[in-house]
Amino acid sequence: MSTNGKIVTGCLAPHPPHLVYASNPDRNEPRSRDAGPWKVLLDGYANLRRRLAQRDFDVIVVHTPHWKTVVGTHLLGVERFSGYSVDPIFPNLFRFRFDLKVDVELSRAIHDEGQEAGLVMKMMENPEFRVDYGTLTALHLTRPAFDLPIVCISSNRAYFYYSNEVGDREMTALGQATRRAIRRTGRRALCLASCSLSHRHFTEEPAIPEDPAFEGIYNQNQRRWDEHILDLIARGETRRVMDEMPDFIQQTMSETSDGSLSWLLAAMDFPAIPGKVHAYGTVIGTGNAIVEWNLEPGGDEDGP
Ligand code: 2X7
Ligand code: FE2
Repeated sequence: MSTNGKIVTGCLAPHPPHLVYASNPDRNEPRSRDAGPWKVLLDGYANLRRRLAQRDFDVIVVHTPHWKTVVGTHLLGVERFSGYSVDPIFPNLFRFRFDLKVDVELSRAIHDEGQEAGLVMKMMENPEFRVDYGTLTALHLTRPAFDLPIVCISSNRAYFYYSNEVGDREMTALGQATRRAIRRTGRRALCLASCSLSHRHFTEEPAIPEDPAFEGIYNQNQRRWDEHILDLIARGETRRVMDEMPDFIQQTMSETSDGSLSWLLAAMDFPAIPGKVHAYGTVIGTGNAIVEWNLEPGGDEDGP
């Protein structure tokens, strides 16, 4: 078995279904008038896709907040899933047909490495399982062709049942297990943390979701926190991001409390290189940033 696999790129890839809705792909049923107030995020994703297209990957590994597992961490364990995924909160925006392949060998390797590290792990082997919108949205926005096999990792409840500190400890172990499994299976992986940053949001919806008059900053405190976290990321201070994660979660109700970003930072072994921030913007008031860590040699120095 090869032992030279690696994470080629890691991304913070938030999943507001609004971004899929706003780009009107055939796979999604609802139609939007235009990109509305989310153009800055859609342009950021377009730039990210352009750069990712220049690199070779064998697999995309996604950690998602919207597959919430009560006992332990689960991984998709069937070769292929297809179906129709409806966002339970925004069925008016996201009704999406999907058909994707799973890299079951890598899923199982992460499962085994996690178990060996003392985590509760489980393979999800129901072929009728409906893949969640957090996974599908992040995949669609980073690589709409759905031509690479994926690994999908659920979010366990450690942050909620215990504390933010316990959650981060588990995600550190899970990220390290993911890293070891990628290395041992010889994969060139793109890893996606599918989550928003600050997460207070509006409680009323406009009649027209893409109405720009409706979108905006909901709370200056959470915006300041997002800017601070992005500043640390741009300076390559990923360990400090992790150190401040519990306070960030507590003060902004951040969706990072589902573990995706902590998992990604640990999987990448806390790179001390600048993360490339492609865009920051709000969706129903939540803070969303598209960030790329190019881990290829010299990747931190490449252009726009
Ligand atoms: O799941 C989400 C999200 N994380 C952010 C914004 C809007 C909707 O759904
Ligand atoms: Fe979400």
